[in-house]
Amino acid sequence: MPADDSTAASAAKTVSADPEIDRLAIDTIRTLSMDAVQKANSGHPGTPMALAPVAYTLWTRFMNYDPAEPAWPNRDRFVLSAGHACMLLYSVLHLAGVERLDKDGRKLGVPAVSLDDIKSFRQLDSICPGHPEYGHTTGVEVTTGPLGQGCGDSVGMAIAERWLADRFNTPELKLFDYNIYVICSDGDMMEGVASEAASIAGHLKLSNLCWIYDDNTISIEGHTEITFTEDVSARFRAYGWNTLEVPDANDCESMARALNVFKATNDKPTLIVVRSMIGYGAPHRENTAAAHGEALGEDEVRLAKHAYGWPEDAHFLVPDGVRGRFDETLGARGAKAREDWDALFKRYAEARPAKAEEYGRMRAGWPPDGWQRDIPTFPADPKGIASRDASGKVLNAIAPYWESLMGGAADLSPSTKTNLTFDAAGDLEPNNYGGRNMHFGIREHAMGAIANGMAVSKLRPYASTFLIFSDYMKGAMRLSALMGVPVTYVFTHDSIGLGEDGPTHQAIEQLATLRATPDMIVMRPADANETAECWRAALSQNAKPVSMALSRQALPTFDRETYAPASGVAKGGYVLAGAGDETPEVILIGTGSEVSLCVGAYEKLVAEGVKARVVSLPSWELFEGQDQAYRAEVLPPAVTARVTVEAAAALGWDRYAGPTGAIIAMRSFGASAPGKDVQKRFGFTVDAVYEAAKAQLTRDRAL
Ligand SMILES: Cc1ncc(C[n+]2csc(CCOP(=O)(O)OP(=O)(O)O)c2C)c(N)n1
Ligand SMILES: [Mg+2]
Repeated sequence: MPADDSTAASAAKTVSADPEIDRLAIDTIRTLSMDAVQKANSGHPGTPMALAPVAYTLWTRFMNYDPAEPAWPNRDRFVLSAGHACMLLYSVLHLAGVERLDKDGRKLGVPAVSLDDIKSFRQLDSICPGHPEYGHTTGVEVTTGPLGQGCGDSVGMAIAERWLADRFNTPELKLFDYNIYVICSDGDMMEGVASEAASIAGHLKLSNLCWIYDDNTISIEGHTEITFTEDVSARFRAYGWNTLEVPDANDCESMARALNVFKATNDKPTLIVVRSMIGYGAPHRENTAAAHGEALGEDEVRLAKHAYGWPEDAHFLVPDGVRGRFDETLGARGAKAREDWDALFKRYAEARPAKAEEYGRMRAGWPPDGWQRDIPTFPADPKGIASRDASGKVLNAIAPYWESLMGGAADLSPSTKTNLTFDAAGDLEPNNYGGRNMHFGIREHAMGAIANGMAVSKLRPYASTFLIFSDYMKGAMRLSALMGVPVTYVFTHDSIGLGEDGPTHQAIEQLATLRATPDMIVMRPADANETAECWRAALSQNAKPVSMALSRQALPTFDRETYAPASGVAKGGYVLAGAGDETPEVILIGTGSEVSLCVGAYEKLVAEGVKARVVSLPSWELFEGQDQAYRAEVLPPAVTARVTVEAAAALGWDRYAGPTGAIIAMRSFGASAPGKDVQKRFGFTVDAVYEAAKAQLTRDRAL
């Protein structure tokens, strides 16, 4: 549908009174972006130059956002999925006068982005890094740069708004009614994660979501006719989106009409396809790939400024009246909206104190009171249960107390046991946005990104699939870690122990990959009680994502009268058996399903009079966080006879095995057969662990 729809035209509001100041403000965004990239001699000038009018129109005429209170919960969200164009965002944050907040949301009394910050674009410790980073620059709602991720995140943000509205709004007191605006590029449109996300957004009829697609037909290798010739609008219509066109990015009225159509649409998400000219105004660079990712050069910068009617020798110039223009539009509108909301929240707190308190805790990132009270303890049982089953029970014991703990699987919840089974849980669907069981469909990558978007919106999401398919959402998982958001990834079928599905489904290198990711906490519990403790530890912090690796097959539930309590999980690793005061002769170290093999070998060794020890090491990251004294107590450095056992890649285990220890690990892909047979084939048996321990002892005694 073209954007000049007549109802939209009549709905258009606040048409600018002074086109001259509008033009100056738009050119300020352009020139700040050019100057910053030129000074850094690095960055992406072309797209900010092209999209300055789009961003200006959106922020000054539509965004419901108070620059003085950038964490106001009902603010509209702006996501720059085309993160390379970040100077566009930094320029707007500067001109809008957005205030800087610290990590706890307190105002610091300085701008989020000062002119000096812009001048240090892409330099060490700058508040303006090469791509927008959540938690680093106030006003950046999510980290973007890996194309497609911002699009995916935005769907999670839109789901979160709908969920919050369903849970907290009353007919008279509407706390939440914000929109999510995204600027995305050809690259975003080409990435699968955005397609997955768009598909589920259409299914969920997320009418609070507006993607503005910069259809400039240019990407790094040149014109998109070499790669990207589909009809994007038709594709999105097939997804169930409303699609609009703005034929010229410089036509602010056309853009405003399209945005008004978006606002008037309440049954589907909106895609606005904007035709723009990359590098607009730079005579030798505009409409070329060269405008994408390098400084224009001093001469070309001057020529572009000349084309805008800008003083050619001025750098980082913000003409009089430009900041004022943002103040009188965005600032005035946002302040009023936020003040009205504060008053609304006061009334809400009087009418619904319990709900207000619940939201207050969510907003602060605090768990609800008493969430741990029903976490079960599992009785000793040599047959035991799979850790995925234990996880399902634990999750269902916590979730009734923790409303915003919600999520689901990529079409695998019957296997991953993540379904919330109590009556009040409900399914999140277009007719029930308050549901807590989410059905992501077979869209792992978008699932991760959606979880990120939910987490930055203060929900407490979990996302689940088989461990092997963590590969499919690794891009989003990496950003969970980089952003420091507490998404819980629940991975089941965590090893060759899954059996018959064979090597395509058997995780090998995934644990090493996840452990190699900074700020990702990986947990692989050994039995049902460790699983409960893993959930307790995972949800007791709110600054990092957690990946849980859980078994498909049953694992014995250790007798905690005989062995140490599972509370040791909180420290990442603990002595499960053979603590004593004596220094052990040999240490068996395992995770997850392999810990019971260590215990079996331990029993044999002890029966022979060997002073053996079993260390369960469910989380390397938590263990590494303990002080040296504790780590040395668990793994005395003097004891070099060691065996590590994990049915996964060996990479990294030498850290615990030491230079002479034995590492029982997977050195190939697995095989399709019953789980026990596969485990035996690859050496994951009590006997193999026992033999390795004996060999270690023989060597040590011979020394
Ligand atoms: C997942 C991912 N792959 C590759 C890149 C590197 N990259 C950055 S921008 C870009 C494409 C540029 O074209 P487009 O998205 O149309 O942006 P424009 O130059 O038009 O702003 C690429 C390949 C990336 N940032 N993310
Ligand atoms: Mg492009």
